[in-house]
Amino acid sequence: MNSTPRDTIYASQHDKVDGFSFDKRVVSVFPDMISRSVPGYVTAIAMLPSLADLYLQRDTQVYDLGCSLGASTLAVAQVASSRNCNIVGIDNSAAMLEKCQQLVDQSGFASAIELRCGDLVNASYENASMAIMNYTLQFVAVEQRLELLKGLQKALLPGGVLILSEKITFPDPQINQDMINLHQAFKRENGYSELEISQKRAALENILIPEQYSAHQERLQQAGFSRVEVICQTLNFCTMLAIK
Ligand code: GEK
Repeated sequence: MNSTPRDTIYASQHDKVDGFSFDKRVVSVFPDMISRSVPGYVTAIAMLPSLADLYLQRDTQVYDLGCSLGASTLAVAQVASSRNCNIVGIDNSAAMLEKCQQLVDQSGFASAIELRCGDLVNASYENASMAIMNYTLQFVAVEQRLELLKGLQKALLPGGVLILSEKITFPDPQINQDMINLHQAFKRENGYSELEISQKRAALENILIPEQYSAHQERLQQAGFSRVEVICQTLNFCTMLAIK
């Protein structure tokens, strides 16, 4: 699936499962972890060059919020640099950004990419035609989500877009449970054991807070986005396109 070290963080029994954090251990296995854990992740990243081609406006900025190791940043880097755009990647994990900077330096696009370590909730945004927030809003406190989206909407130029990928829940309890089961089956098929699946679930409890699509749609509209649509969904993971 990919050539990075295999994620075995939860493979052995932990006496106590600590809350999940994006530390050095996670960084070292992150590409393997996210692609084996998030259905649709590979597709969500693969769509980005075409989305950038469609929406990125010359001489503007692209924000990659919760950039981790820069998968989204690097996916749009070629289109961005051909349109004289800067990419600003923001993440509050210093360990992630340190490794991300190494990958950016090897990419050939370093001059177009700036990495900032900090909380994306307190960051300031301007002159953007594209903001990408792939699987990161789910880690922001629910009560801070609207203000963050309002700030991004304000920073976008007319016609600018937000690409938002999230884990979601479903209003129907049976469908919701089925999706949880299917997500676990996806992880099992990708080699995770029952122990790994249950310890990871415990680690993410109260840290990753998913919401229903309808909550995202309403909030995006409340933040001022004029059009909101799902452009990709695999089980309980969904990518939304919001146009200013
Ligand atoms: C990808 N987008 O590969 N401020 C800044 N960064 C944050 C915050 C915050 N408040 N909260 C979490 N993060 C990436 C994957 S991972 C998703 C994104 C996952 C950062 C956190 O440090 C981590 O790097 C990232 O958001 C979420 O397309 O691991 O499920």
